[in-house]
Amino acid sequence: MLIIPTYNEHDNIAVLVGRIRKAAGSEPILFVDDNSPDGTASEIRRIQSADPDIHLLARPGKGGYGSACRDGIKKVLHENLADYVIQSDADLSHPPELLPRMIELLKTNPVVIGSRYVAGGGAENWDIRRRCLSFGANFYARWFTGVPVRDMTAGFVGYQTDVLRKIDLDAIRSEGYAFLMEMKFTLHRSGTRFCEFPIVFYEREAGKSKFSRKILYEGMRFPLKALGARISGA
Ligand SMILES: Nc1nc2c(ncn2[C@@H]2O[C@H](COP(=O)(O)OP(=O)(O)OP(=O)(O)O)[C@@H](O)[C@H]2O)c(=O)[nH]1
Ligand SMILES: [Mg+2]
Repeated sequence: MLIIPTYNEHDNIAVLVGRIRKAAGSEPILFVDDNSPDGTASEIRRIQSADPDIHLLARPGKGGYGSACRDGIKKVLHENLADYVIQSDADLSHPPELLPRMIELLKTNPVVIGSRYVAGGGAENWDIRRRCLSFGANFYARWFTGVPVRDMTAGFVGYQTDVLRKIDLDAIRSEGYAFLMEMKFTLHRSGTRFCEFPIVFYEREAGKSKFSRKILYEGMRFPLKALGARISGA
């Protein structure tokens, strides 16, 4: 099952669902929408009326990327909806055409990461500033957290549900992309093995980024917090 958090992604939904259906057939999709002012939820409901494998978790207001992913994952675990979950963004940054490969790898690997920083991976239409920022953030995150993953901020990630049941999701509090590092850090500490495969990441073309200073600061703080936890043995 795919978990896709959405906030103001109205113009991406139809194309996204079309590409997922073409690449991965009737793979169930759980959208987690935070009452997007642009009517994303009505667009999801419109498509849902003709596609029974689309589900919508509608939350009352903007609660953040991290909590949207957590709520989606918790719903799948509590209701036993699937054996694996794959989180992906709605802005077409993560090519749906790679889903069959991700699903295949999830048969033998507990956590599968679509990685920009293994051979064959990369990012399309990123300027030099964005490349340096992402590469620097990853290098710093890997070093401080000690997690053996090349792409620590990857957001196209698949998990077998069994490994998610072993960790305390409520203890994961990050809201922005730090959530992605915190998940990997927590899973690593629970003894989980990771598999990375290359993806080419595409910058969004429609809709607006939700990246903010607050999210950046949280992302800078998390590796330090993780280092503190490693040193103190917490
Ligand atoms: N439900 C929910 N979804 C969110 C929230 N913030 C972001 N998202 C979704 O999470 C995904 C990632 O957000 P983006 O805005 O693409 O953030 P980003 O990828 O760091 O930024 P860009 O690279 O500029 O696109 C998208 O599908 C968003 O719609 C939120 O508060 N609630
Ligand atoms: Mg994005």
